[in-house]
Amino acid sequence: MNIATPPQVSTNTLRDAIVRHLCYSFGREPDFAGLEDWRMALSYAIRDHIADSWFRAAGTARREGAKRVYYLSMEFLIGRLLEDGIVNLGLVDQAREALAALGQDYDTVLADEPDAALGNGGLGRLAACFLESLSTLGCPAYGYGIRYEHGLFRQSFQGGRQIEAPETWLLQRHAWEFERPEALFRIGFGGEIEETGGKVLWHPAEHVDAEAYDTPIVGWQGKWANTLRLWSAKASDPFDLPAFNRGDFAAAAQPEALARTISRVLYPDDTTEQGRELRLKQEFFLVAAALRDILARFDKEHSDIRKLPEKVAIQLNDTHPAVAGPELVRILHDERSLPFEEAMEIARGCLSYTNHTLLPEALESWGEDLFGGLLPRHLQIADLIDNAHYEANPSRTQSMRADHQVKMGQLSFVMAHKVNGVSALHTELMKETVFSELHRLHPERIVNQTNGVTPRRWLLACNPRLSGLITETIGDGWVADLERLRELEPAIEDAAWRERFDAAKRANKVDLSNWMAAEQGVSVNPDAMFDVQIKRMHEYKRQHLNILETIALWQEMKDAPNADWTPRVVLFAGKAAPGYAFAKDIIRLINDVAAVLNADPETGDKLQVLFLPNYNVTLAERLIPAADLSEQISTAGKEASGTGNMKFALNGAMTIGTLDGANVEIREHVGAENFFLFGMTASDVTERRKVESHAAKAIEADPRLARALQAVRGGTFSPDEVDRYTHVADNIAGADYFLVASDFTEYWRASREADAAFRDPATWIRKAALNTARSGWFSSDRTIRGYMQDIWAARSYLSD
Ligand code: GPU
Repeated sequence: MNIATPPQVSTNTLRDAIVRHLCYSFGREPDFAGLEDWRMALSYAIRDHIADSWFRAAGTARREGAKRVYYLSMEFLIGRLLEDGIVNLGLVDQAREALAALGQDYDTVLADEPDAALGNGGLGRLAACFLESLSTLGCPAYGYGIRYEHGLFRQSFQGGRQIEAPETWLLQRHAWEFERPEALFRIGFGGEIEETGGKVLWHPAEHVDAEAYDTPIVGWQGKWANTLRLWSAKASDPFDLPAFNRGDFAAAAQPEALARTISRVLYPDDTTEQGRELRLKQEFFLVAAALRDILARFDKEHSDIRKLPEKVAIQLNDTHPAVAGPELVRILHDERSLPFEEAMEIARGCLSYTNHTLLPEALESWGEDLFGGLLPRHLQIADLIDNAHYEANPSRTQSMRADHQVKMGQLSFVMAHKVNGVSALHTELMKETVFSELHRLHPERIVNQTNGVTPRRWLLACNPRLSGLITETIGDGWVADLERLRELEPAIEDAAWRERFDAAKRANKVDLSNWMAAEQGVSVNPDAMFDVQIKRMHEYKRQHLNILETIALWQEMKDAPNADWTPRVVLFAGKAAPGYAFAKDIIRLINDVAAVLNADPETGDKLQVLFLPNYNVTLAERLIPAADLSEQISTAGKEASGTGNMKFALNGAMTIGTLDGANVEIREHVGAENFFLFGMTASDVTERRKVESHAAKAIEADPRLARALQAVRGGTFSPDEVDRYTHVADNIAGADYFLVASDFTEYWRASREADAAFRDPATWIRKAALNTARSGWFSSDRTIRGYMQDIWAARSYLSD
């Protein structure tokens, strides 16, 4: 199957298309157009070309009766899409010139696009990278999610404290979605089960409609485009007229309110489960709509439902869509009359499950009353699945139906033909812990697929200086074949080339400094080491270890202000779940520390701390290319993979990190000598926790740690409220579950090694460049190829 590349588009053609859309799609003459009009007109002009690839791809998949991959995810953290489209279509120069000819600045127009934050963090961003790679690889696929009215909250600081405001991406005009009023499914909740003549019927008590909105996601060079289909909840009966006529206006409005609530807001929790009914409703809403859509497409192309696993691969992005197991069995058995065992086999043939965390508090589990109240038939089916599965095995220590709960991890495992972890270490730990018993029963089921990131967004687009240098050096083949970055290695031995690599990094740092000066009113020294920790706020990620070490460094600098210190700018960004008090306290502590350190005339030019508000994909694209040091310092065994760690290494930052998640594999690829390793391993962690008073012992052994903690406890950073951080100090000195104290000494040692290395630019640049050259394996193209082969049995429809 030969898929043509899209025709070359000239600057003039693109300019004319922009003007045409401005006039005839938006009813604006160029002289009266505002920034948003220009952004929308350019987006539509680009979208036309994306749509052409999209139609071609859909046509090919239909004609070939292709197996489709369906990626079910409660989160898609897609960020801005305009630059992605322009870059993947190879239209950067044309777009820049066309806008210039129209008197508009390309970067300004691109920056007008809202950042669509329909996700919390790594899991949602991974889903977005996967969609782009699926398109780049020409694998027919759909992402299914929810079209939240409000994405992740907007974060600001007041007196150093996190303030949350609703995010309103849909208030600005959004260029990318196509409403599909014809793709509408009625989704039921609650109600009764009726058993008649050996048949089981579910009569839901309430209904809501799911309406589809499609966003095309184009791959590299526009050869293929897949669909992100997001469901929006609408009232089935928007208005209860009899209630209204009775004068019960509240009741009359209820269907509308209930319906809209379901797709109103993204749950802002990350790896902790709020256990709320609405969340389960959202999950079922997504799953039920997606499955109906999948089966409708299958029925159009095929007649034998037994062929479903040959034509349909459904990936569950963590357990959030796990109710797909019972729902698919219900459809096949109750509605399509297949025997129960066969329904289960077919469902399992289609389904596979990715686990993204081992944190016990994040493993979804629903009380059976809640679950059965909302999904009465699914509760029965969960029991049937559990019984069928355990018939041969009397031990049920890891059963999905213990303690009056429905455990979604176990359910997903049992209903999936493959279960995967997201890094080598995480996958091994899965086998040893949460799924040890199930793994013994099904030793073939667990496989690893180490995460990856799309090189189009995370190098080519976000770091034009470095990607330009790379292309000049080795050609542009690396964009679709990232392991070819290895071809840079000979150039890295050339001092003149290294200087150019360094110049690109330095220019990125100057850009970031200028932006921070303009946006935050803080000026930093671009020659300092840019030391960056950006990710969700969580105790296991240990932002508090980082700030403690920074405090200790400050104290030491004050002891010897004239010593030869390596200047550092310590940058943080990340959101805390609104209900996660400790994480919010760490944000405030970092802001308080920043205020004291940045105002200290003795150290202010050597050590600066900044917490940038409202971390999102766009801010990551700005920070990562400018980073020297990447902080990946989680308690070993806790970070399933990490993906930010990959983006930093790819952009030529050195990692300081523990042997956790994908850090292990990053270190193997870039070389141990190009990675600042410290801290306990996952098994050390388990052992250390058994040591009585481990934190107190660590503090006693390290006077630096003791002094830094004392400053936190004694109000050095909160003079107006001396005991503001007593509980933080108590936590670190007491239970210290995440072993901040026990890893501090090693972390300090590794940080000073980084300082020393940074003082020797020739060596540092070489190491940084080797990080870029050796990070090619972390492309999400490699990850998706792994899923296609090992899990989905799916193929590409591109011929190259
Ligand atoms: N992750 Br579970 C999330 O971002 N949200 C979640 O709800 C869950 C996991 C992250 C992991 O913490 C991170 O280690 C991993 O790299 C990422 O998923 C993608 O696999």
